[in-house]
Amino acid sequence: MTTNSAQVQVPGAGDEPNAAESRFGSSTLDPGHPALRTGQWALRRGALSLDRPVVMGILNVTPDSFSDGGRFLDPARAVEQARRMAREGADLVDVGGESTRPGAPAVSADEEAARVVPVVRAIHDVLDLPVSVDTRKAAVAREALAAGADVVNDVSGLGDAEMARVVAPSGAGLVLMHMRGTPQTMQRLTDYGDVVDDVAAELAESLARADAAGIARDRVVLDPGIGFAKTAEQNLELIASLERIQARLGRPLLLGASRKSFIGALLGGVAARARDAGTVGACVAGLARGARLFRVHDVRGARHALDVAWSVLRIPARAP
Ligand code: HH2
Repeated sequence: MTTNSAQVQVPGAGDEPNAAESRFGSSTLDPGHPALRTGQWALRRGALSLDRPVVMGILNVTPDSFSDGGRFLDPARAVEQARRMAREGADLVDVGGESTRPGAPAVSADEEAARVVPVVRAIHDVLDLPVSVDTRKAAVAREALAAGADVVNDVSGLGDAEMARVVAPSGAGLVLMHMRGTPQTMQRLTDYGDVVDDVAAELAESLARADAAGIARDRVVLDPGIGFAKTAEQNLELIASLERIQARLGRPLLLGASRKSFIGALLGGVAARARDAGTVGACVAGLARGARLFRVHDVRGARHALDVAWSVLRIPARAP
């Protein structure tokens, strides 16, 4: 299967405008424009086209995630939410069973797997939509892959030595995110020389671990880890400098800014659930600076904004 989102058929779709109609084909415009570096992301059952912004819908099956905790613990409700995100234009959904917000308590592998595996299996069985598992634990990834996960989203960038050995033979896509420490310690680990250079260098170490395990580069996307061992100012600097990271590491970048606290801080302390418009602003800014994949709670808003922004940004600017 080629997981070209324009071809994804979603059972139950109907009350939304056909998402495929709003999706764009590859550009014929100036291939030198930095926003136009395209390609594919190789997943287990095919490849996801990166010739337009890719939207990853967030589905947290946790009691305590910072913005959607407790809403989708019931697997049937989780699948319903995945179906809704597919209708709204998600290219894949990311199922997480452990909150990684600053200070969140650790969850055992058994507990995390019990939350995510039934949901991954149900989405895989019912929806024609790639499914990602958001986990730092090799044991959880192993079970989720057996249940049909197409992607492993590892916020620790292969911090668990066993993770690369689990992912390598599966053929799954891999998100390597930058963080330092753990959710309990990370906000004390924000000392960088140059945050952009240091994050790029630490992501390069994760990429080298993937290389060493035999995970082909075209299976990997990278993520600077907004909010993970970063101050609000460092988050902004990273979003502004995505092109530098992308140029250095040569892999597509995923941006996970959705509803995060730096957005609240910029907007006078608005609550997490009221940060979707701010999230859209971060996504569009990230798109302009080179991000190609976007992990968001509000799929419809991001889809619309990114598609419109992309239709402008892919036209090269002319000298005044
Ligand atoms: N952020 C969170 C979790 N997983 N994965 C990637 N690749 N990038 C991110 O920025 C990222 C991530 C944290 O956000 P969320 O899932 O909304 O909350 P919580 O950790 O409380 O479940």
